[in-house]
Amino acid sequence: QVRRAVCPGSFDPITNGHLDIIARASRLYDEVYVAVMINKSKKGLFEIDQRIQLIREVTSEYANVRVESFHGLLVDFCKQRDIPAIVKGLRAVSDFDYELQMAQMNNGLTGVETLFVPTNPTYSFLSSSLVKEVAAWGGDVSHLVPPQVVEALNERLARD
Ligand code: COD
Repeated sequence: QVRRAVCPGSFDPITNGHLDIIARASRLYDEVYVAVMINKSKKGLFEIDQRIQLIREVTSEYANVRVESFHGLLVDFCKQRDIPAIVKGLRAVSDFDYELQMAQMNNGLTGVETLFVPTNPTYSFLSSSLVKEVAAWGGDVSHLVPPQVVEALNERLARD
């Protein structure tokens, strides 16, 4: 029996915090899916294809990680691929309320389980939105995201 899990998110863009959770999940499971969930009402900075491309580049050393996008409910992504577990990082208590609600909703919908991994304290303050804000004002984010993402941010922000 192959043990599968999914790390879902917006990944707009992927940060070192996301990457840490994906790497840790890849050690715990046989196959790890990174699911870039498409939210029509949230435009985002990067196109879905570029988010996927960046995640593929920075996770290429993990042979059991695969990256896909999905338009719909996370539970349906899981059902279609026979994935029984969702792995999420918990940064602080502020994440907990909403994450608990989603975990309980998802479990009620299909029985899928959510497992929480405590964030590496180095990244506990880190979010995609703060990275975008700091980068937009010319701040250095090279210690917060992989080099490919720094490059993509510079290129994308130069267009605005
Ligand atoms: N350190 C560790 N982990 C982190 C860090 C960090 N610094 N930052 C984020 N993470 C982890 C968290 O587990 C987080 O949940 C995940 O990475 C993704 O983060 P983001 O910011 O890219 O993604 P979100 O929070 O926008 O993702 C929300 C989902 C897309 C997972 C959620 O909205 C969803 O499942 N949507 C699909 C539609 C659906 O099923 N809706 C019903 C939900 S009950």
